[in-house]
Amino acid sequence: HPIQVAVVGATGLVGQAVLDLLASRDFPASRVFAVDTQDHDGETVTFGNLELNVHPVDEFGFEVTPLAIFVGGSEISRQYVPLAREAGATVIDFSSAYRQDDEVPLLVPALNGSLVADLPESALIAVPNCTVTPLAIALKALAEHGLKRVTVSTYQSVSGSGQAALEELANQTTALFTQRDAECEVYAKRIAYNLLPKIGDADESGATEEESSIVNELHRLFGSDELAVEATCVRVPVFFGHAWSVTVETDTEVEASRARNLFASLGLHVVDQPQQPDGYATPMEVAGNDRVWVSRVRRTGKTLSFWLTADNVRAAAAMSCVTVAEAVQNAGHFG
Ligand code: 11C
Repeated sequence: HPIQVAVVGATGLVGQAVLDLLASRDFPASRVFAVDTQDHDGETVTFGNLELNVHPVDEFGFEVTPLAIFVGGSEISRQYVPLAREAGATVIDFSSAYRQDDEVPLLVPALNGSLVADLPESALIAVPNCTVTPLAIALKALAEHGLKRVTVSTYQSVSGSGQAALEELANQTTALFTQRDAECEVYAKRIAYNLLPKIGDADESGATEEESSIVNELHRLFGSDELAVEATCVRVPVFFGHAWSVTVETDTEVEASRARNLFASLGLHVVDQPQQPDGYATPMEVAGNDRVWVSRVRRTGKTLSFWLTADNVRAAAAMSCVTVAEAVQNAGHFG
């Protein structure tokens, strides 16, 4: 039956995409509340044909919303997820706050969706980083061939850093054309016409937060003993759409044609005509789309290489949250 839903972080890029998907996919919500930090007080966001007032999170009563979707980042999640659960809400959290907590399931419906069958009341579910979910679905498609090792390089658009980064790329680009100085605020170096091989802070080993996120979350999803993971994450001067260059080593050989079928069977959109000059997908085509696209599938012995691309905000982040919400609702969690 329809329930009331809170979207926390509603004014952000992911928040707006979550609202858009809840409306366009007819999620059975009797009412949706847009919630965000105090500094968004007085703002409105769009939900279908409606304009929603943004409620300040510190005053919001989560007892009215059996479901709360948190997409406002780890700080707001650490502070308010416990309060929302105490008030009785089941929480879907898209932040790094709980992804490595053994008590909290890390959920990708296409992979471990059966976990929604026995959730406790006021459950907490973590959703992987947007660099992980598309990759995890592609790996799941190949899992019957025995996953041994995955080596991935990412090409991540600036929308992954939020609204201010979109403006920084646009401003730096025009500044370069008009021979003005380009200011760097979001990123440590100029992103326009450049590539930045560091996303987040580095640990003692030199791995960045984004790289560790891929390693740790894939280990939680597939088992750290089974799957070796190597990741390099790069920020690129693209507005929307992440891409992944992936090489997977499997126990048994996977023909490229078989891999394409396996990918398609898990819902990936296969665009792969190697003999056509434009027979592959790019971030440009996937921006605004809800699916993960796969191209350039090819095999060398027991390794398979391919290219993934997806709208990081819509397909990789917001869809991941909304498909979890749908799975929880369909499992009868809300009665
Ligand atoms: C990016 N994947 O594209 C990052 C943003 O832990 O959810 C997501 C950070 C996170 O920059």
